[in-house]
Amino acid sequence: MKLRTGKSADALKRAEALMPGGVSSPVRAFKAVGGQPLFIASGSGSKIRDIDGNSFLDYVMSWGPLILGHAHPAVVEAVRKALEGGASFGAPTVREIELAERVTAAMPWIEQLRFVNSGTEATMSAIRLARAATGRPGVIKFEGCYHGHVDALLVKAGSGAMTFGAPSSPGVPEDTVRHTHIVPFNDLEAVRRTLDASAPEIAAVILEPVVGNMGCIPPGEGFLKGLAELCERYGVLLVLDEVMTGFRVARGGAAERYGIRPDLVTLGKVIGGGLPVGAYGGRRNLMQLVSPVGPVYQAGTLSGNPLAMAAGIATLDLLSAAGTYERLEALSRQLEQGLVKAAAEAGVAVRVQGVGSMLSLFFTDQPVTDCASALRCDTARFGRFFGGMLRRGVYLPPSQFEAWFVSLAHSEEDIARTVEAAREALTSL
Ligand code: KE4
Repeated sequence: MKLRTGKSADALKRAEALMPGGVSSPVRAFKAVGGQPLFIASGSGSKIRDIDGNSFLDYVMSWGPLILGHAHPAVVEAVRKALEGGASFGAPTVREIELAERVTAAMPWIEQLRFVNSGTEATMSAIRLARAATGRPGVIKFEGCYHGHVDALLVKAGSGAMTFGAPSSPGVPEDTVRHTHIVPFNDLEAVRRTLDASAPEIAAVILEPVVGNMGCIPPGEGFLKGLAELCERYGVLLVLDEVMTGFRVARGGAAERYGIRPDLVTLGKVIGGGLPVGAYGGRRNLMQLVSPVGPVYQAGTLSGNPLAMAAGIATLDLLSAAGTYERLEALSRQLEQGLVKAAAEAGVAVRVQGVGSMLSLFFTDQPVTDCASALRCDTARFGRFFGGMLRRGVYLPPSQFEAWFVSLAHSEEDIARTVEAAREALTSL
């Protein structure tokens, strides 16, 4: 199918004159897959439409927030109602209480939380809090994990940073990352060695408990439990970055799915239902250090704003319906199994890895367990596959190092159509 892209091409020219790459976030620019980004006009359910009128089955879903699908009527109505009462007051509102109640009910290890406006703000604040609580500067992060563009964590980071080969961005002073220790994902021994050598200066370990930003990499058997035990033994805080996995891989996120009790958790995406939101929270004695109760300063003009809270409340309420996560699992396994079958029929070596309703198709014949194995994937082949899927009406994340997201709006027919498109695209790679 030949896409009409004239209007997107014109829009890109105007956008590039005003914004770097014509985008508001790098990974949207299609640099990793070639071609030019499409300018999206609207979304509904599992589909999006671009400004040239092309329609696509969407698996980006705004990079995770839209677990209900695009423009869910209940979310639209909740935001409309909130907006009619005023978009923001810079003062406490009941909606913040109502969303916080829903989050802490699903994740009781979050005894208190603070809303912010992005996942980046959430991880930045959680790290500051961990450092303040322990009086230590060091942080252990995993190569290829992405926690937003926080200076101290923009070291060997995943997602767009990995896509563009700038995992450690310029502009971050050496001094800022001096205390950031990098270890391979799924490598408990490397964590133990680092703690052995440096525990007295380590405040926390932060990780994506299920990685989405190298493509989807599940934790190895016993990895998370082993990591929690190491943190306990060496007296460092465990920070689970559940910005992507929270309310995605289970209602209580990866902590529920794998039975982990973190000291701090960061959230975003789903809890805002598509509006800008993030949150960090955890043990009460830690959160009581946060201003205005404690000395750890963190603030935000639009934090907890009524629109994002309304969207989050509507989303979490709809996610609490019986059978929700079973349905997401069933649709996602149908997609995974279909992709594996399609690749086998096309004679193309791929690995399909998924947890809950996030998954990735890797162009490799080996398991993808860490950054090194992810980087061995054939990214050029992924780029050709991406183009083939786009021409067949399926919009995938435009990078090998991203996760696909299935929503409750995706149907069995959508999945079957996606598998058929993949069969054709893989055959004609
Ligand atoms: P934001 O600042 O983009 O809201 O969240 C940062 C973040 C933190 N932690 C995890 C685990 C994340 O996945 C993210 C952001 N995810 C990317 C997708 N890989 C956002 C897409 C983008 O950067 O445009």
